Amino acid sequence: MVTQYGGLNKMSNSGLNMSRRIRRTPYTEKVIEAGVSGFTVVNHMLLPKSYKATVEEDYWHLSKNTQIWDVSCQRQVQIIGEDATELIQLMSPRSIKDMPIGKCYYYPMIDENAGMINDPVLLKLSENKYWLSVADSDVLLWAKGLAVGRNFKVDILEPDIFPLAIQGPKSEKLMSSIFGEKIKKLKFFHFSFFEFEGTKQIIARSGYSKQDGFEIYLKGFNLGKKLWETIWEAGKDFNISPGCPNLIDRIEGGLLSYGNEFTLENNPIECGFDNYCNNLSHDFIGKIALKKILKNGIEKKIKGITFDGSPTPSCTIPFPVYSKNRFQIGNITSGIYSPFLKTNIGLSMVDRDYWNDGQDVIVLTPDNIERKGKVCSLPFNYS
Ligand code: THG
Repeated sequence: MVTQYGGLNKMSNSGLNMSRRIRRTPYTEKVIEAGVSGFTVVNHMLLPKSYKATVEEDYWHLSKNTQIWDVSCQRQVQIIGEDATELIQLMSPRSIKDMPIGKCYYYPMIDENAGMINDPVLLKLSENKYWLSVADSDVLLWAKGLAVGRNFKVDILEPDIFPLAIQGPKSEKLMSSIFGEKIKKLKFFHFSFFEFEGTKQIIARSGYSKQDGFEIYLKGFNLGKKLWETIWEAGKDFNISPGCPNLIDRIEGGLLSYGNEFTLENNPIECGFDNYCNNLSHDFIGKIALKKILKNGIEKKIKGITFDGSPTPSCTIPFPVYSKNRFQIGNITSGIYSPFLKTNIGLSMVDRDYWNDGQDVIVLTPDNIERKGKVCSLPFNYS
């Protein structure tokens, strides 16, 4: 029965009590129809976590076909106005001086202690209009606080935008069958405008996976169902399936997740974002703290760890990582069995004395098994 919660009561066995605070997306109804078997919540909004297939089946499917992902929880924080560029720049060590319109930047945001606020994708829509496509923290409030405090002439709001990702090697063919040949010209981390149902829509070549793919920043909640159905129909020729960010693909690719691999407690150098911190000529919050960190060095940084034995239980609580002499030197915050590498893999902040590639470590998994592990560089699949 479809209730005011649009059938979400079917999800009651997930243990998640649905309420208005946990926002639905324009695709939620279609996601349920497609057989979603669990959700998580990101930015106060539903994110499908699994469908009928296992993570491993989904992983192989994603590596060969195309999938449709409801990633509306990648909320946009829109900053518009005469001081928009100044405010955006103030929030990150990455310089946007040469950023062209139509480009996406991976954009670490830090606080006054150089602690990570978020790691959004930044889109430049015009000289004074930007979107921050945020991970799971309340960037809107941080930005509004700064704007009020500094008397900036900007408007900051969450626009009526609901990203839908099309991921996997067959995505280009699927997308060009709907949006035309022009989509093939889109380069990685660039966006352009495409027509849908008489509206202009932004599509970027990007996505939270290491496969080729696109993100449609759908404008208009009311168009969601139509967009899903259009892609689903055309996708039948390309073996489309419903999906979601795939944990195996993400960990293999070394894509970090805010709140899991890193938090406000971590600085961007620990997160491996050094490349975005090498031109510090502009003014930004946390500059003094970051310069000090760069001068003094860091105590830990994000690394890959391979560890042996049977496929690991799921990583809902971090797995402690020990040195041979039983010092805890890290915590695996995301881990899973990789069917491609045929070993368990995990992401961990690792203490300085132990972070060299090839370092032997011990990983304790929740089944109480001590597993032999080795530290390696990220991403896994290229090391
Ligand atoms: N897409 C969009 N918004 C997002 C995400 C996304 N917001 C939340 C979250 N994901 C932010 N985190 C990431 C992490 C990695 C990447 C994108 C967003 C990513 N990184 C590439 C890589 O590491 O290979 C490229 C980075 C670069 O070229 O600078 O794609 O997925 N819209």
